[in-house]
Amino acid sequence: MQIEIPVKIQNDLILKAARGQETGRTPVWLMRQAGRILPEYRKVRKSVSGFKELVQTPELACEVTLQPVDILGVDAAIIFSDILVIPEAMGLPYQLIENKGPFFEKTIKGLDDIDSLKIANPKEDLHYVLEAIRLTKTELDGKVPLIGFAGAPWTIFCYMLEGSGSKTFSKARKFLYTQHELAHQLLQKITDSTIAYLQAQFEAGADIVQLFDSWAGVLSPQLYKEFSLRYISQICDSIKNQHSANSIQRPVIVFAKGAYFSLKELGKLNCDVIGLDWNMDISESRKLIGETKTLQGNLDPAVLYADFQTIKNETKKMLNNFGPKQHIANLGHGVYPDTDVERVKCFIETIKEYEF
Ligand code: 1CP
Repeated sequence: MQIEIPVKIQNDLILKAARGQETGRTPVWLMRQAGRILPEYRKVRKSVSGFKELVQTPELACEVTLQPVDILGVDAAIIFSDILVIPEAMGLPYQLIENKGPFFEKTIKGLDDIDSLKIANPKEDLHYVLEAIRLTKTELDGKVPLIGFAGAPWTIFCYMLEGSGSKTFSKARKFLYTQHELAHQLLQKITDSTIAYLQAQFEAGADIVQLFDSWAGVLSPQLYKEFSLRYISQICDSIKNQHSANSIQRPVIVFAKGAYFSLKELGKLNCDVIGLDWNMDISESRKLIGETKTLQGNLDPAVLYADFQTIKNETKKMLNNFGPKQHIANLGHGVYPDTDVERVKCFIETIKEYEF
């Protein structure tokens, strides 16, 4: 058997920052950096029948993953995929309707639906993501780290119940109150699938992973603890157990959008980095989370609609508020698709040139 020797990463600032080490300057990447902001992405997207073909073709997923590294100069690549590959791998296929968003023909209504779901087997059901990761690692050749990701169980649960995006996710929240036990059964199945999936991403070559809890903010603090944090905590513990068993670094970022009410609890997770959105006050968040974790974020993505001087000023203000250590710069949520690429570059350059 051929033993692969891992390629040394040349720019490992994000990994150093995640470990709390000195970085010299603040590293930066953007949530949703691979995608519609880039004309190069839109060109590849036009050449295929739809979003899913792009996600399921490793050569193309690799190509669009690399685009922001080359074009924007970010300090990490994030594998081009979607959080919705997990419901599909468990038995609920999704479609992406042009200009509308995700749509699931089958949704979860009760016990029979939950029983019929399987625990995802990444090597079989998600081989295309793992292949895209392997290919991207080869193509990156150690230039920057590769970020893997998954949705947090609560956010995946939302799509499984609702069948699409929603402003309130009221069907999903109703289920928590009316089908308490079943909700836990489903969340446990999603959690088991996600643990297997993230471990497989690390084995395929991901250097760090992020859990997206995009709809954390629709829950009350009490429900958030019971139905989201409990499962995020299982995922972090399981990855970190593997981490110590294999003595290889497996850093984890948790981004819970809107969970400002749970920052203290988030600070207790067995993870390395906590993502902040732009509603969260930076120094207040640092106090609640404590000193041990690195923070990520958190410029309002709408700042990138402003003139260049405003972008520079707001970015510098953000950098100063976080300070020179234990910070990975990012937006407070995904970059909006109609953002001007030159303004995104201005944000990135301001961070890379900033001296404390
Ligand atoms: O080309 C297109 O028109 C498709 C738009 C698109 C893209 C570019 C979708 C559909 N997904 C993606 C890629 C994607 N999704 C990435 C790529 C890597 C990168 O960040 O560069 C990532 C990390 C995601 C993660 C994702 N998908 C999240 C979590 C992050 C967040 O924004 O909160 C969520 C909630 C989804 C679901 C989803 N997939 C696509 C859309 C439009 C949505 C949101 C639907 C909704 O509003 O409910």
